[in-house]
Amino acid sequence: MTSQTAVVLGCKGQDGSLMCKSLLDKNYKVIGLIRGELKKHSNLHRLGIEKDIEVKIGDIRNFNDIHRLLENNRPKCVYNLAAQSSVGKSFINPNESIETIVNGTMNILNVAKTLDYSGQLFFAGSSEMFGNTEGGANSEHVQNPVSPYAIGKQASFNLVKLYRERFNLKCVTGILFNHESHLRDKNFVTHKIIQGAIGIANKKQTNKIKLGNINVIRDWGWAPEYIEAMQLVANSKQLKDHVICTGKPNSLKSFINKLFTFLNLDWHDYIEIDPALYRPNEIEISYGDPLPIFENLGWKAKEDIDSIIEKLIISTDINN
Ligand code: GDR
Repeated sequence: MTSQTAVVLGCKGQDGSLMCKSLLDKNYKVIGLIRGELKKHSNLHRLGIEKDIEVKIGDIRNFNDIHRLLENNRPKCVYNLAAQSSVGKSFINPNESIETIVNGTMNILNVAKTLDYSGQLFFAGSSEMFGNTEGGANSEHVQNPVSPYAIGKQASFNLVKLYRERFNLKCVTGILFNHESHLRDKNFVTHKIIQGAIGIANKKQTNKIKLGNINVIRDWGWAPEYIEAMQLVANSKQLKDHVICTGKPNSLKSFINKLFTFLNLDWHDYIEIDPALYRPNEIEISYGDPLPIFENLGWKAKEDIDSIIEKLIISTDINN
C-alpha cells in the first residue's frame, strides 16, 4: 500500500523535526520545507532521520514555493511549524516575526484556497496571544497580545478561523503553551538554564547563569507528546481550534529550584539576575485549560514539570 504524504513546513526546528519523526513512525512519506541549507548537526540529523525525509528548499511567504509543494505532492496534511518562534527576538526584529508568521499563514491559506486543497492544514498557534491568563485559558479566552510575536500569532489564529469559516478550508490552529525538549534552541530559557546547570555540575562552567525575570509563571509541557496532540487536532473531523497544555502553572524560579536540587546544587550560588535580559513587555502568568482537548479528543499531557526536568537532564547535549 502506498503511504500517505504529509508536508512539514519548518522541518528543522524542535517541533518540525519531532513532527517528521512521529509521522515517519506512522509510515507517512514526509516532505519537509526549509528556508536555507540543512546544517550538519541539524535536529533532523540528531534524530537520525535526515535521510528518511524529502527536504525541499523554499519560503512559506512565497506563493510559488508553496503552490508547487501542494500541487505536486497533494499531501493529506500540511503542518505549518515554520516562522520565527522567539518572543524575545520579536522585540529586536519585529518585521521578521510579523512577516514570517502573518504573511506565511496568509500565503499558505491563499495557496490552499487557489488549489481548492481538500487536505488538513495545521497551524502552530501560541498561548502568547492571550497575554496574562485569567485562570486556565481555553481557545475562547480573551486575547491581549503584548509582543510583536504574539500580535503575529493572534492575526494568524484569526486568519485560519476566517478561511475555515468563510472558504471551507480544513484548517485549524493548535494553541501551544511552552513545550520543551533537548532539541530546543539555546535562545529559550529552559535550554539555557539546563546547559548552564549541567556545565556547572560537571565543573565545565564557572560563570554564573545570567537570567531576566524569573518570577514569571508558565505552563511547561513535553514537546514530543505535544506533537501527538497536534496531529489529533489536525486530523479531527470537528475542525476545532484547541489549546495544548498541561494546565499546571509553575514559576521559572521553581523550575530553577527543582533543576538545581536534582543536581544537588543550590541555585542561589549560580544564578545572576541581569535586568538587561528583562523583556520590554512581559506576561506574568500564563497557563491553559487542559479539559477541552481531553473531552473532545481524549488527549491529556502525561509529563509534568518534574519528569520534564529529569528528561531534559538526561537528554541534553551541553555542546548543542
Ligand atoms: P517564551 O519562551 O517566550 O515563553 O515562548 P522563553 O523560554 O524564551 O521564555 C520563558 C520565560 O522566561 C523568561 N526569561 C528568559 N527567557 C529567555 N529566553 N532567556 C532568559 O535569559 C530569560 N530570563 C527569564 C522570559 O522572559 C519568559 O517569561 C515560548 C516559545 O516556544 C514560543 O514560540 C511559544 O509560542 C511560547 O513559548 C508559548
